[in-house]
Amino acid sequence: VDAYYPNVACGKSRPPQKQKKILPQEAYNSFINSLPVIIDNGVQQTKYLETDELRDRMKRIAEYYLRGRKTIQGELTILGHELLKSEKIEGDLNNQQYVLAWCVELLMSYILILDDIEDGARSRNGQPCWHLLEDVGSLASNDASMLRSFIMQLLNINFSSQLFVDFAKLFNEAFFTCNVGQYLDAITSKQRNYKNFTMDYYKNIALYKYAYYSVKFPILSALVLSNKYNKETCRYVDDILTDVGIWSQINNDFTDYYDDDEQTGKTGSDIQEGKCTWLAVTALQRCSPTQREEFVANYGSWQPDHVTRIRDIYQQLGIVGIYYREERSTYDRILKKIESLPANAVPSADFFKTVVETYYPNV
Ligand code: DMA
Ligand code: MG
Ligand code: MG
Ligand code: MG
Repeated sequence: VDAYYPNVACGKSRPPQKQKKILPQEAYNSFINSLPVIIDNGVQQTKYLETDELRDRMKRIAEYYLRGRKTIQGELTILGHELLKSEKIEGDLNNQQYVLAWCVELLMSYILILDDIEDGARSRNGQPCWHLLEDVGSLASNDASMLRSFIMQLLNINFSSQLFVDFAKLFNEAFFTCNVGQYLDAITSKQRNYKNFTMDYYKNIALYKYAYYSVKFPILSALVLSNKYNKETCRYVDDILTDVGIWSQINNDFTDYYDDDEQTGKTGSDIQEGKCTWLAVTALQRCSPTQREEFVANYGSWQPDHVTRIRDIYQQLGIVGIYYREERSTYDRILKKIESLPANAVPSADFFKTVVETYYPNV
């Protein structure tokens, strides 16, 4: 199992984020240990994967981006299901929650393979990006498609027809919202029209490209598996977790600003790619006319001195301090919302608190 998940530290100079345990150790171990069997079963039961070569390729695609990654979304799926289900979870149902949790994780891998191509990224989780591997290259988008199909296959072979239909709808919502978000992300950086770099516009991109699949979707999946997916539960998830999801993308942007070491985690490329990030929008809100001119002249370039110039502007504006103040105030606001949930809310206020604490480990 260790060979599957070498513990790769992320970030060179960003102060380390604390890690909160989501699952008890034993449950975590069972979850991690369930992966090889689930994937093996999946490839064995897929008739198109008819040679060892095809089966090996499929397994490699499925496992590569799980290495060195924290499995937050998968663990939250399991925790959510454990808390939502009234009877004790054993046998088949236990296996089903692991399958679902790994499908949630694999959906993220699928998205990240494509994201790394789109962002000109070089590394992820301390390894070269999938598309940069020698036997991948231009096959990367087909590999990603195969992974997407494999996720649907895992859902199909492990769940009843009704649950499969429900999951197919939910997973497609995650794929689709993210695709729309990735389009908005790409077109905004291509156009480089800084009038669009407003906080509202930024939050809309973050909502689509990240908040749904990465924060709301694991919890919604747990609701479906527990047969508690309905208008009311979805409304609570929306009300509480939309802001958490947007914050999580802000956190991701903040990490990109620090991460510049190829050996650890991922290499940042937001400044180089001219992305509409929280840092860029915040800087443009606060800079002087001279700083703005400099920003416009240097942003979105791979030339190292241009990148350094942008980092200087961020530093002059005290972006790190602004980030930590924002973290505190959004956390407080979200917690207030949770405390005003009705006592019998499903999911419960306590569960939402656990989710929020996972995404705000330092507060
Ligand atoms: C996050 O965008 C959203 C998706 C859909 C991956 P990103 O490119 O900032 O993510 P990362 O920093 O992990 O590459
Ligand atoms: Mg990216
Ligand atoms: Mg991206
Ligand atoms: Mg990023």
